[in-house]
Amino acid sequence: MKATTFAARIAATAGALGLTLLACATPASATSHTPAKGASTASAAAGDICLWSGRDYTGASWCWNPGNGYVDVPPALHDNVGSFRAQANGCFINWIRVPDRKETRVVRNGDYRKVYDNDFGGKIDAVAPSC
Ligand SMILES: [Ca+2]
Repeated sequence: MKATTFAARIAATAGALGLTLLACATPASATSHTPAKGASTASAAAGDICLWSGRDYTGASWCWNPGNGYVDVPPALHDNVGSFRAQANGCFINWIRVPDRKETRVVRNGDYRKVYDNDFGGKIDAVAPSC
């Protein structure tokens, strides 16, 4: 009688362990496909900061989201931002000497510039969540 109870307990414990392992394995595989960092999108979505190579929101465009973290701007926009529109807070970065000397501009949700190439837009190297 006692032996049967003990065996039943072991079986129950093994079953619980199996379920625990299965539960752990599922989230691990779900996180394996992470979204592309700094993925370019044609249209601005709420929560993005979008940059254009031309003035008045024309030319090559690229949108950044705070969730992307620090991202170097694409080659078409490197030192070449003609205009931007921000629907998120962030920071524009111009590297003077990586990694310790940089020039920054704080960007606030709602900021925009129709003409930015004659200002910091001509220097932008990267965008980050904060300066
Ligand atoms: Ca630069």
